[in-house]
Amino acid sequence: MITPSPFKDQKIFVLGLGRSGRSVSQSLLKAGAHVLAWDDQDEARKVATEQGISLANLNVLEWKDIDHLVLSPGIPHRYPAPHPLVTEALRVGLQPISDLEILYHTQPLARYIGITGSNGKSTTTAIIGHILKNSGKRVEVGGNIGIPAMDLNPLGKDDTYVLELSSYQLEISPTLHCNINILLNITPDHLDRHGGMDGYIEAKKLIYKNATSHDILVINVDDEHCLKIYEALRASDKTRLLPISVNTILSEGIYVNDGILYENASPVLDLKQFERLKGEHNWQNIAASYGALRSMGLESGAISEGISSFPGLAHRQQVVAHHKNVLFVNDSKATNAEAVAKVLATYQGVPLYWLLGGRPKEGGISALMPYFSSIKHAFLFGEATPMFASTLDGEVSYTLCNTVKEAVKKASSLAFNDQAERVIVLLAPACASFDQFTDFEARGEAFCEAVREVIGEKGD
Ligand code: UMA
Ligand code: ADP
Repeated sequence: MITPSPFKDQKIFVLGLGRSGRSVSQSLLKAGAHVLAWDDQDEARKVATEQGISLANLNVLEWKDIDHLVLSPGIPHRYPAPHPLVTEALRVGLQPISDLEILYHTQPLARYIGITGSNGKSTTTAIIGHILKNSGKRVEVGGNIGIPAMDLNPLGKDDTYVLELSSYQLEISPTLHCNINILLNITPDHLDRHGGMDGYIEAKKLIYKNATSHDILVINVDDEHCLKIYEALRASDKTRLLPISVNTILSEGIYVNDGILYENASPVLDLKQFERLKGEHNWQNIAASYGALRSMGLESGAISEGISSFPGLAHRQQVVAHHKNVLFVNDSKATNAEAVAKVLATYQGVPLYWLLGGRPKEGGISALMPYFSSIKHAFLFGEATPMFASTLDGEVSYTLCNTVKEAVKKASSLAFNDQAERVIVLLAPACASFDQFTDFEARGEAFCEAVREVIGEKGD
């Protein structure tokens, strides 16, 4: 755990007592700060007090006496409307900050690699962390990937923090300055929190706001919004640029052609060998990781070795079981249409029994129509059911289910009776999970559990 000593004796209001809020409260207490905490949920407040975190008395709170407001990333400070306590803090000029801001302030010597984008962040973060560890480097991996910043260990010069940064976190990390920045892609997501697409793009651009000409931005030029950013930055000397592409031959930078990764036009890696990183989207994640690691001087052989032993991440195209003719794949993290498009493209040509639903995002699944021909049957659950049913009507047959468990049972029974040599039962929800689950991990676990039951029931 980090002990944020610079915050000793300061009065800090921590709003939100989920994973990040509890972690930052504990570490601030350890550093000798005065912590006043709050969460709108009774249960979260109860858990926090049991862990020795003192709650604020909102009736007597004087915002002018507070030195910092540490905000959990899931709590709005601008759109759709600021949390009422944030409004009060802003009134006295207190800008909300994240736990990552505290990490950066406390651990200034280490190298920082920051990864953002709409999709592929966790995979890229995990790949980079794995390769560095595998090469014997001291490295800590955290942030939006699920490990709160203050749970990481202190690092010195030459050591590396690899941080997954969400748009929410970027907006409340004003001084965070990464030496290596990665911008993977920008497609619509979380638009309600950013006042629309323009606001979302601006939030993603914050990844390089403190970058200088000593730093580097690895940027995917296949993406229309990233390409615009790349071209604008090329006309300035703000920061060094390293373009990556999986569909254009680049004279400089990293590109992938026919599954071969090229560095400055020389072939260096055959990506088709990496079974756990299938699909062009994963090649994009590898290209970004490769570029970032080469920019810090790692040898190409060490990178290749690390990718070979990368175990993959749970809930991202995770193969849960292969039973008879059926492959069960958990992609619970495919929470938006773009992520689902990538996974459907990866399995194109194989009959798919597709489980989807939850709390829908703007635009729904209409953008996925080009992939509908591979879908044998869809199984809908959660709040998105009416919206998704109307898109599927007349295009794909579907069954309405109440739960993920019911969807797995019904999908399996059709899939096991399919005459095809291999079919896939795929959870790729295209939705947030919060209508029925605490998070995407809980939804993925529910899928895995249901698969285990179904396979058990089959008796072999
Ligand atoms: N809360 C309030 N009032 C509100 C809203 C929430 O009090 O109006 C409270 C809730 O009752 C809850 C707490 O805030 O107790 C939750 O805070 P949070 O939503 O910020 O969640 P944490 O548990 O702190 O997890 C956060 C990130 N969550 C979000 O950004 C929504 C986690 O990313 C991250 O892994 C974790 O910090 C550690 O850094 C998750 C995520 O869904 C994976 N991220 C989004 C994504 O990837 O799409 C951005
Ligand atoms: P994030 O952390 O940005 O949500 P993940 O690495 O967890 O991204 O991947 C989530 C899902 O998004 C994956 O399971 C896959 O379906 C899809 N995905 C992964 N990488 C990419 C990418 N580079 N571009 C588009 N979709 C991707």
